[in-house]
Amino acid sequence: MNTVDLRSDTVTQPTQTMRAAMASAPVGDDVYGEDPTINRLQELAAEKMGKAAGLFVPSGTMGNLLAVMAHCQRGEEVLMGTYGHTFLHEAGGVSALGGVFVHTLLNQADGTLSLEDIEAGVRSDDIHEPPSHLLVLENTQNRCGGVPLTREYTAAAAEIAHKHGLKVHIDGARIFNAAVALGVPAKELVAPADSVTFCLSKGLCAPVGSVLCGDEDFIYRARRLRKMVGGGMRQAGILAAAGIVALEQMVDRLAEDHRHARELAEGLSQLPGIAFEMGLPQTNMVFPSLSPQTQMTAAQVERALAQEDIKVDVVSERLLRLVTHYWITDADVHKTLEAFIALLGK
Ligand code: TLP
Repeated sequence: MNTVDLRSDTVTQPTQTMRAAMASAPVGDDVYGEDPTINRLQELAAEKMGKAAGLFVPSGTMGNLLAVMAHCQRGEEVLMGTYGHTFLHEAGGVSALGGVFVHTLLNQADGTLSLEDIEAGVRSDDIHEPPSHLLVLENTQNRCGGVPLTREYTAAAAEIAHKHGLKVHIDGARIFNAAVALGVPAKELVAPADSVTFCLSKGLCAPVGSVLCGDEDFIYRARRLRKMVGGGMRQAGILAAAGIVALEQMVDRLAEDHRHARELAEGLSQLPGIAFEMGLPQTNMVFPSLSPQTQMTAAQVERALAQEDIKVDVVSERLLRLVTHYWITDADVHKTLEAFIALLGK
């Protein structure tokens, strides 16, 4: 039976074109800077992000960690959202490994951090307080519904940060989903930021990898930090080759994943037991919540769907997440809606 895996876009497998590119990629020792395929990917990524340089890293988590460590010294502070991936899901690495203090600001329903909170969150020059040095934004904001942040918002947030001498990093794991949804080039969305991490291994289907982009000095520091945490990868051009295909061929088609997400959400919103408290999806994430009169919890729904070979993600007791991607077809969307109807009634 065909499994419909909606847990995440991280489950995507490489395409045939990627596998062919990987098999024939020229490689070299990247710790010496001699892997031609990695060098090409880094240049392409930097160009797409409108930054001077790029650094290939094994994961989005490492990209964000290196960014925080390259921007901040130990004892300095980073401002980020309570729903930020770096706060929720990166094992506290920025504090454990970077010695950087995390100051959380509440994410608004639209995924933003309020400009007032950013302004008020920056510490004063007082020896009792850790110096604020960095603001991290996430685009798309995963846990707030996969919502895209506009260039106007990012520019306004960055203006406040820069006015106070803070740097700005964007966790752009899904920046191309934001770009496609908003119809704005990714480089414009990240232009106000000093650095950005984006992922090749999610909706873009590459098997492994992210790229951290910023100015030459920043990337030089990040390269040393990558070595420190064991991320210098030698002949990893074999992975970067898939990343090049991801950037060249897999971006525009993200619109199809967004269409599938909307179809799923529109179908689910017709069911009596389901509400969309975060609104309908703008990108590839669908967050249905089960209303209190529904007898089933999210975990029970997940288990029942698994019997039909449909995999979804449990976020909390009454909240599920379904993520669309390249390997989800029209038929999979239909099958998933039918399975929900069978479970919860129409
Ligand atoms: N997100 C994963 C899980 O870790 C939750 C997912 O399934 O959504 N930033 C953002 C916004 C992310 O969503 C993720 C992965 C990362 C960073 C980390 O990327 P990786 O998994 O490559 O370390």
